[in-house]
Amino acid sequence: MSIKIITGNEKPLSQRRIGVIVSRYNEDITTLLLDNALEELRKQDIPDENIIIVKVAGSWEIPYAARALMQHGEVDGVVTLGCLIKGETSHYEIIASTTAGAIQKIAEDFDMPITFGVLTCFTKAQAMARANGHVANMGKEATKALLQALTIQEQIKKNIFSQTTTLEQ
Ligand code: RBF
Repeated sequence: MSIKIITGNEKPLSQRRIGVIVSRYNEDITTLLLDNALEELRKQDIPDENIIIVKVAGSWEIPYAARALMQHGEVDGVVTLGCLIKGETSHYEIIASTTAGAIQKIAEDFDMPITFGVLTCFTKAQAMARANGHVANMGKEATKALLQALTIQEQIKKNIFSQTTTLEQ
């Protein structure tokens, strides 16, 4: 079996520097997202001194902070955390789609992984259940996805076809 498979499931390098952008809007939810993101980073041996947290006002402000961090912040990857809850007007739809679109654009523009941990829910109960692990644990999942993307990036950048051993099966 000589097919090489890259899954990103290997331990990420502990010297990686990770940016976490978290919005303050719906702070009870986003604090949970942040706590679970930090727990995952520590579980995966990323030292605290390699973590930078940027707190922004609302989800709308996340893309600018992400772009600035990637350009000037000496990070290797960024996790974005926020919580949008539908209100009585169309504001929610506008912020949700523009924020997601802007983060997607950043993912395309930079040679650096960025993950999407912005909850978009109809009620606060839905958001809570997706932040605290009852339905999902978005802070953890977005962080895991970033660390996985970083290991995938690392392995692809190595000359994988010149290696004699299979990376993972
Ligand atoms: N930011 C969020 O992160 N989640 C929200 O659910 C949210 N709802 C908002 C609803 C309204 C009516 C307004 C005006 C802003 C809301 N924001 C929300 C804040 C937004 O992301 C941003 O911080 C502000 O619009 C200032 O640029």
